[in-house]
Formats: sequence, C-alpha cells, structure tokens
Amino acid sequence: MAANAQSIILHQYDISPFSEKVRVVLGIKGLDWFACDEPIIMPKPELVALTGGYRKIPVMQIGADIYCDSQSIIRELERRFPSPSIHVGGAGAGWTAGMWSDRVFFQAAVAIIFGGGTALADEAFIKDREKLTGRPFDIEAMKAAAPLMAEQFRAQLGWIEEQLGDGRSFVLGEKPSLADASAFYNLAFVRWTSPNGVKLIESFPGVAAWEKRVAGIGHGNRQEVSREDALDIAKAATSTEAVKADPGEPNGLKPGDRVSVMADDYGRDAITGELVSSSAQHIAIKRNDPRVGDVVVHFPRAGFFVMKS
Ligand SMILES: N[C@@H](CCC(=O)N[C@@H](CS)C(=O)NCC(=O)O)C(=O)O
Repeated sequence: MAANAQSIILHQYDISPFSEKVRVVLGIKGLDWFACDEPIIMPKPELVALTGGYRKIPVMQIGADIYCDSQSIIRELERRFPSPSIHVGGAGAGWTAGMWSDRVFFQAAVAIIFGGGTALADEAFIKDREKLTGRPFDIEAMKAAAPLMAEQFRAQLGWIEEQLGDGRSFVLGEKPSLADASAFYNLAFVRWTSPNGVKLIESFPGVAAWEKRVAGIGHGNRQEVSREDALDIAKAATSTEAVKADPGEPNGLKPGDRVSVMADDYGRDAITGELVSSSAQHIAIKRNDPRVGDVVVHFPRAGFFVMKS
C-alpha cells in the first residue's frame, strides 16, 4: 500500500544513529512505516520545507504533523501506539537513559569513530558538520584524543554490562524498552564505522549478547516513500494537533503566540511559528510553506529553548 496521511513517514538515512534509535522503537512496537531517505549533508530542501529550518535527522511525518528530534518522535509513537509500551518500570528511566545516550555516550562514540579514521569523513562531510556545530571538525585533534575517548566509551559500555549482570535479557528487565533502543544505537553506529570500537564492544560478553538480542528485534515493517510524495502528503493533509493551553507554562506562553524554537546543543537553527499547544514535554507550532501548506511542527522541551518572537 502506498503511503498516505495516516502513515508513519520517517525522514532518515540508514547510517544515522539517531534514526536507528527510532527504528528499534518501531521494531519493539511492530509498526508499519515508510522510510523517506534524506541526504547526509545539506542541502535538504524537502526536509526544511517540512520543518521550517530544522535540518537534523530523524524527523517523523504523519500527514501534516512533523516531529523533530528522536525524543519527540518516540513520545508521539508511544502516544499513538501505546501497546506494547516502550517503557518498563516507569517512563522516567527510559527518557533519562535517552538523554545520557544522546549526549555523553554519543560524544564518546563519535570520538572513537572519527578519531579512528573512517571513510565517512570526506571533505564535504567535514565542512557540513563544521557548519552544523559551529566548531572546527578537527580530525587530527580527534585522533590525538582517541585513546582517552576509548576509556570513556569502555567505561560506559561497562555500565551496560553491570546493568545486565543479573542475567536479565534487556536493560530494564525481560522486555525491551526505550532504554535498550537508546543504549543500542551508539553500538550500531560504531559497528557500521569503526573496527577499533567493535573490539571494545566485544570485550564485554554480556553487552555483545544483549546487542544481538536488540538487533534481533528488527525495525518493524519498512517500506519506502520518495521525498516528493512525502511533501504531497503533507500538502494534502491537515494537522490533527488540538489547540491546548498549558496552565503550568513557566513563561506564560499561550496558543497564538509567535515563538521560535531551537536546539540547545548543535544545529541551533531557530524555527518560528504560532504556538498551538505545549506542555512540560512538548511544544507544537504552526507554520506555512508554499510547498507543503500549513503544517504543525513538534519539538521536545528537554534540550530545546523556546523564545517569544
Ligand atoms: N537530538 C537529535 C539529534 C539528531 C542528530 O544529531 N542527528 C544527526 C544524524 S544521526 C544529524 O542530523 N546530523 C546532521 C545531518 O544529518 O545533517 C535527536 O535526538 O534526534
């Protein structure tokens, strides 16, 4: 069946580690979804038409609702498709594991991969990532730091090994959860790109066995959709997000306000629109683009700044 306004469309690329986190969640839930492959470097005109300037991967589209950042995507998948849940023993542990993996563990994995030399880092890629982070992508410095970062990566693999030490199958118990998807994707990234990193992973037998179990979950049922078709679906659809004020909003923001939203780490492009709904964990803003018409773009709150504009 072709993709339509109800389909899950994941704007992604295959060697994107954050996409792998979402793909494992799609696997845990056994969902049907469409992969819409995006370029690894800018320009990404179709993606930016949907998001209003957010360029990172992954982004999920369902009709005219556009979810930026893996946190926002997974939160929405859990809301729309609650069973089986990606939470085991309470949601906080999964989100907290996500924040650890996305920041500290990811930085150690990146240092191992690029400090060890990888074909991924050609000139165009390096220039693109310098623009993304606003900092030099200094391969020589990464090579010099690689031994130190190997210690960091190993120490964190060791935490996973300790967590699995009582013989459990998955990080939080007998069922796979967001904590597994989060801990796993950095290992997948290392496996795709870094033979030295793989040796570190395999020095932990419990981690290596768990990694195989998580890989065995799969990615649900994947089909492909083109970027043009994804844009046509957005243009023809209407957002399903209801207007909702948050009485606890700390800065008095309310529906109808014009706001800008930006990531607090890298890729800090501000996306501007009209606030539709917000809570402690999400903000949804409406914007218009000639190619896709009215869309509602969703972001997490943790890791993002919202400013009145
Ligand atoms: N906090 C974001 C991070 C996403 C991220 O850094 N994605 C990488 C690829 S996995 C990226 O977009 N790199 C730049 C690019 O692909 O243009 C999330 O959780 O989705």
